[in-house]
Amino acid sequence: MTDRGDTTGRPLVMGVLNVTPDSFSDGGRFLDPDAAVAHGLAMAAEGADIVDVGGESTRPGADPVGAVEECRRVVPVIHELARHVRVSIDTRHAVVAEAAVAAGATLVNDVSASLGRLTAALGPDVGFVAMHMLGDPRTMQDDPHYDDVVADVRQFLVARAEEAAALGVAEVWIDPGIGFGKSVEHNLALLAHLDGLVDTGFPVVVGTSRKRFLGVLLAAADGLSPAETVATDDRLEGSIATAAWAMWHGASMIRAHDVRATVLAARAVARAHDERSAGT
Ligand code: PMM
Repeated sequence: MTDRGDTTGRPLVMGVLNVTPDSFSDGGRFLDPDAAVAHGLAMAAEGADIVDVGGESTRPGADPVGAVEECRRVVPVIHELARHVRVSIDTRHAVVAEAAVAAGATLVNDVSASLGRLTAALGPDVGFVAMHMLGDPRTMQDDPHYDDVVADVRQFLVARAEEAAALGVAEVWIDPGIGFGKSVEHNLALLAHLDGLVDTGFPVVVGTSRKRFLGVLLAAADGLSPAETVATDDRLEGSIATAAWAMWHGASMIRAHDVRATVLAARAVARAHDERSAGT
């Protein structure tokens, strides 16, 4: 694992900090800036390499938020946090990305990969995460369809990543966008064929943490009926299992709510990789 991850040789962990009233997992908990900063610092203390600050929920069915309100939520939090830990801004809006970078964010995490609108915020010193999403959050889970989900997502991400690199962005990540316009089967296919993204040479981010498909998988694993799902806050086992799977198969960064558990998993996977490299 020498070609990816941090200086300790493990994949990176990006802690989730949603400064929103309505995100699917932590919505409403960190709307107060002091509570948000405290949680960001706590995640850094647990080993988060980056704190991903978002001011707009992108959960299925969520309504869009105006850029002014989004800035009002995230800028003070980023301004404080960026003095202590690397900060990324999770936004689809150029003005928010620019304000976040001015406040200290050094990575733009764009779930719509709408690069054209983000050029002013990006540059040699600011990285870019291109994530795949089918449609927009209001409708994306309505009946997602692909000819070949793995090939379609790969083609989209490579195009966006190459565009970003051509614009002079030195640090470009790609992310399959687990849960963004994807059925349970689509998510599993993307995880099963993660090597198809890793092979592109762009470092890969994966975010499965607490997502709905895990509720379905864990319910089935626990012998519940197909109609049942496990609640958002009870998806830790699925979050860690899929994070470990992704890291083992080459993901360089995991976006997670449960930072400490994910950091420990990252260390364990890195150790297993090292053992294999050493031929033991
Ligand atoms: N997932 C969410 C939001 N932003 N960004 C990236 N790069 N990858 C993801 O999988 C991703 C994301 C949705 O989760 P949240 O509501 O907990 O933030």
